[in-house]
Amino acid sequence: MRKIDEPRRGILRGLLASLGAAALAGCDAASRSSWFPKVLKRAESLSHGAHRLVTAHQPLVQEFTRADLSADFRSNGTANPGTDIYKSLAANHFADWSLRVDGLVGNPAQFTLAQLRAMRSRTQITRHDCVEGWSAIGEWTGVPLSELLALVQPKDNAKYVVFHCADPLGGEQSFYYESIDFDDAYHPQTILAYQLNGQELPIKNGAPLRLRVERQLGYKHAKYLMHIELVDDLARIAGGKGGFWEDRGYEWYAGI
Ligand SMILES: Nc1nc2c(c(=O)[nH]1)N[C@H]1C(S)=C(S)[C@@H](COP(=O)(O)O)O[C@H]1N2
Ligand SMILES: [Mo]
Repeated sequence: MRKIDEPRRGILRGLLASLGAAALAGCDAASRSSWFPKVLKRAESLSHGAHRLVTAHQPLVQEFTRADLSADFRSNGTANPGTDIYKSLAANHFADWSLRVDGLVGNPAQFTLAQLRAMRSRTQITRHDCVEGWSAIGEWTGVPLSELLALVQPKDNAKYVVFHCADPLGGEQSFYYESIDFDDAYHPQTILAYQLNGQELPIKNGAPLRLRVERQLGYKHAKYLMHIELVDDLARIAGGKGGFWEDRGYEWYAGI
C-alpha cells in the first residue's frame, strides 16, 4: 500500500472518521487498492473540510460561571478608534457597518451585524490574559468563525486568517491587525463576539465585533473588526510578521 506522509495522515484520519467505519468494514484488499487513491485525491480537495473535522474536536479551554465574572472588563490598547469612518458607523449603532470576508476563498462575502446575529451563536465565559500582567473574566457571545468560513469556502492554499481592524494604533496608515492559523480558526471556542456579559459589545472592548481566540494571549483577540482576509503567506501584510504587535517584536504564536 502507498505510504502516506504524516500531515496527510492527519487529514485522512478526519476524512475516514467522516466516512464512517461501516463503509470500511466490507473492503477487501482488491477494492481497497482502487478505492484508496480516490480517497487521497478527495482528501486533497477537501483538506479544509477535513481540517475542520479534526480541529473541531480539540480540547476546550476552561470556562467559568457567572459568579466568576470580573466586575469591569477593562479596556486595553485602543479604547475608541476615533476615525471619521468609525465615528459615523458608531453614531448609527453600526447599522451601516459590515464585515468583508475575502482573499483565498471561493465565495467572498459581506456580513451585516444583523446577519451575524441571525447565525448560530456560542456563549462562553473565559479568562483573558494580557501580557502586560492583568487578566479578566468575561462572558462572550458571537458567531463561531467556523460558520463564516463554511460560507466563504476557504481555498486549499489558504493558510492563515487575517483580521483587519478599524483603529490606526500605529499612526495614520498603521491599522491594528492580527492573524491565526486554521487550527485556531476552526476551534469551537474561536468566535466573532458582538456581546460582552449579555450586553451589546462596548466600544472600549471592540464594538461592533471582536475576535475571541481563547487559546491565545490578549493581543491576538483583534477588536473593531472590519475585514477578514484569507492568505497563504503573512509576509505581504504590513510589517510581515502577522500582527501589529508581532511587527514590533511579540511572538506570533501566543498560545497554550
Ligand atoms: N484593534 C485592536 N485590537 C486589540 C488591541 C488594540 O489596541 N486594537 N489590543 C489588544 C490587547 S493587547 C488586548 S490585551 C486586548 C484587550 O481587549 P479589551 O480592550 O477588551 O480588554 O485587545 C487586543 N486587541
Ligand atoms: Mo494585551
